[in-house]
Amino acid sequence: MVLVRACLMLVLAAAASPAAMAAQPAPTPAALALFQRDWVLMNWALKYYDADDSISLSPAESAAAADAFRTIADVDRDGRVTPEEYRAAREAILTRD
Ligand SMILES: [Ca+2]
Repeated sequence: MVLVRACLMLVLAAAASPAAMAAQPAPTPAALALFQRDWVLMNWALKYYDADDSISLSPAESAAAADAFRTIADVDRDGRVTPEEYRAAREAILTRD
């Protein structure tokens, strides 16, 4: 059991090593990362902003969806989406769409 855990630690350490990171493609744009973090937002973005129906978001589609989400979520129009605004918008999307 201890050995298995040690092996898992090694695998995780290897996955996080700079060499492994260097093999990754270009960094994910912030807009796309927003949707990759949250399946509710991803489903919503794909439903309304996957313009070419590729079942993935291009940088432009991600940016459009992120702008739309910001408009929905930033109810006090201060230019920022607080955690509370994020949760409320997510909940609205989840129940409405
Ligand atoms: Ca706000």
